[in-house]
Amino acid sequence: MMEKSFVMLKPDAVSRKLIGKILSRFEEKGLKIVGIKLLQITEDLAKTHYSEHEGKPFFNDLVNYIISAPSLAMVIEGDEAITVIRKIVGATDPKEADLGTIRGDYAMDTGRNIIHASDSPKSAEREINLFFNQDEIYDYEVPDSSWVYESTF
Ligand code: 3AN
Repeated sequence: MMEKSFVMLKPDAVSRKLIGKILSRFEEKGLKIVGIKLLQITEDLAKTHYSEHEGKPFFNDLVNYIISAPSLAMVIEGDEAITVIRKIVGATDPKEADLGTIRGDYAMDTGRNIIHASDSPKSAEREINLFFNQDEIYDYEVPDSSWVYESTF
């Protein structure tokens, strides 16, 4: 089933100039970027985005990290995109993340784990609506889709 996921390169990924390398992984897999913007997240937006973690010991550090420099927010589309992207991203703790995943290859610390990706259709919908207006998400054809997918969507 075609899905859209919310993916965000956190301030460490942008500041470490890893945007190109990370985006290539999604593009080369066959996923499609349908929304993208660089933004410096406000404290309010960070607290709303991470509201499920409010009250946890790492919450304040997490918010301060997320607002510390620009992030790259994206909507990425593909068949079962939410699950596929979580596999590409790897485990929350980069030391545990498999090599070959983004966190496994580029990060060392849970508090600097460079990327966020939605963990369910419900969070994807919530997060996409939090960061994007409908007119910032594009529906377009890519010429290689019949080479990426056997069936048409
Ligand atoms: P994921 O990003 O893999 O879905 P979540 O949703 O459990 O992981 O956590 C959201 C973010 O909160 C993580 N990406 C990480 O930046 C931060 N975080 C989670 N657990 C910890 C922790 N134990 N210590 C520090 N930061 C944490």
